[in-house]
Amino acid sequence: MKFNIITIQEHPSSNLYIKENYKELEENTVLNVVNQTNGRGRGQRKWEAEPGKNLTFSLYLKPQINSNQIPLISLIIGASLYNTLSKYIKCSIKWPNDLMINDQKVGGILLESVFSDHLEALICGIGININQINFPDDLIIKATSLKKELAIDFNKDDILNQFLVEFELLYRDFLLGNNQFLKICKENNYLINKEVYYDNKKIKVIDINENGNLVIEDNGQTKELYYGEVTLNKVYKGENDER
Ligand code: BT5
Repeated sequence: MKFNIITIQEHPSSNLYIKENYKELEENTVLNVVNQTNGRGRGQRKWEAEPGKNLTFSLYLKPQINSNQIPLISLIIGASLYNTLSKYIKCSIKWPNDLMINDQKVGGILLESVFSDHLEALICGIGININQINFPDDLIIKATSLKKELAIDFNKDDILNQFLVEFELLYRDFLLGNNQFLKICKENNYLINKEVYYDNKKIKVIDINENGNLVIEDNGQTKELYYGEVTLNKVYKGENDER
């Protein structure tokens, strides 16, 4: 598996670039944007990145999988990010798409897909805060970066290359029908045993199951939450804590 890295200086969004150009790109292209000016999160949310300080890139994948397996790719990326960042610092995976250091977000994942009668493009956008130490007011308490935590400058290209090594291992393993990534997600589950809000109800997170769904306890009953079905936007601390 060869990842072909293309770096461009400036673009509104690496995901958007791939969406508009994937027909001309090779499968497994990595599009790395140095200054992403209008980064996107899920729904209408934005991904902020100070020019040149962070990694904002997207992978263009074309796996032969069913649409119900797509959320697993988010977990594979989460586990690969965990394997990359945990060499430097203690971190954990917040299902389904965030990387956390303590209680702050250091990375986010945005999957988008293009379907015709089959999956034409799976666009996996990844933002990792690397050398940014000042964040806008609305992010000060919820965002962190490697440099903010460790007070050292990181080489972004090194982190990208290390991520691709980790991702290749877990993605290949998955394409062979295995799920090494799941163990990593289960063992480093930021939400485990936490009470979170879902649908304005307080629920408790128990596990992540074989299908990559979040197992929760709601009023004494065990249930599963699917990717995309919910936004776990309040980790319960007895106060408002919107993402
Ligand atoms: C995500 O969305 O976390 C997915 C972020 C994906 C960003 C990458 S960068 C490369 C690629 N190209 C794109 O255009 N996007 C992808 P979500 O779970 O919806 O979280 C978004 C929320 O995270 C925002 O509403 C903010 O509260 C917060 N946020 C924004 N920028 C952040 C940052 N740099 N660090 C931590 N949190 C941030």
